[in-house]
Amino acid sequence: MKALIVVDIQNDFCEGGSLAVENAHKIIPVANKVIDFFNKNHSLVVATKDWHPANHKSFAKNSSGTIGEVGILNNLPQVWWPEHCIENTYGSNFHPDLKKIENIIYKGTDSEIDSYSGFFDNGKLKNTELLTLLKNNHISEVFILGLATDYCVKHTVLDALELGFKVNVIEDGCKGVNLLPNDSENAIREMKEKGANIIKSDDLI
Ligand code: VGL
Ligand code: ZN
Repeated sequence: MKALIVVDIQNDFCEGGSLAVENAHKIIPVANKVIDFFNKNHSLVVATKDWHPANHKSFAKNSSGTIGEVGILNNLPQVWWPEHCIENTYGSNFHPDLKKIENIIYKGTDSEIDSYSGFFDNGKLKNTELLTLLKNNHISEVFILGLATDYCVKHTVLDALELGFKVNVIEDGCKGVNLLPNDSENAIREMKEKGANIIKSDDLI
C-alpha cells in the first residue's frame, strides 16, 4: 500500500511567514493535485506540522544565537531559526489553500530538541506517531512532498529509507530554505544517492 506524506506546508514557511521559503506557494497546486489523486485512490494521506512551544530552543532568541548560524543544542549541531510554527498560532496553521488532510503528525514539540524528520527528533531519542500510522495501514511505499527540501523533507525521506520504505520524492512539490544557494540541489542528490526515487507529479498522475 502507498501513502502520501505532506511535510510542513504551514503559513510560517510560506510567503509572509517568519521563515518563508522562496516560492513556497508554487507547490500548493501540486500538493492539492496529488492529495486529490491519493484520496480518489483511497490511499492514506498524512501531513506533518512543525509545532513548537514559544520557548523552543531552536529559536535564536531562546538560545542567545544568531539567526542562520549554527550552534549546539542537546549535543547536536543546531541552526538557529527565527521564531516559527508556534503551536496554535496563525503561523503554524496549514496554508489556507491546502486541501484538508485528516491525519496530522506533530513534531518539534519538545523545547529542548529540534525535529526535522516526521518520524523522530534530531537525536532519534523519541518518535512521533508516523511510523505506527504507516504500519497500521500496511504501507510499504511513500510519496513525499512539502517544505523544506533541505530540512524537513530531506530528513523525513532519509528516515523513511532507513526504516525500509520505498520512497518517492515529488520534486515539483518541494521548495527549500537554501541558507547556502545549493542546499536544495544537494539535498535532492543525497536523497537520490541513498535510494529515493526523484519524480515529478506528472509522472504519478
Ligand atoms: C523546518 C527549519 C526549522 C522545515 C522546520 O520544516 O523544513 N525547517 N523547522
Ligand atoms: Zn521548526
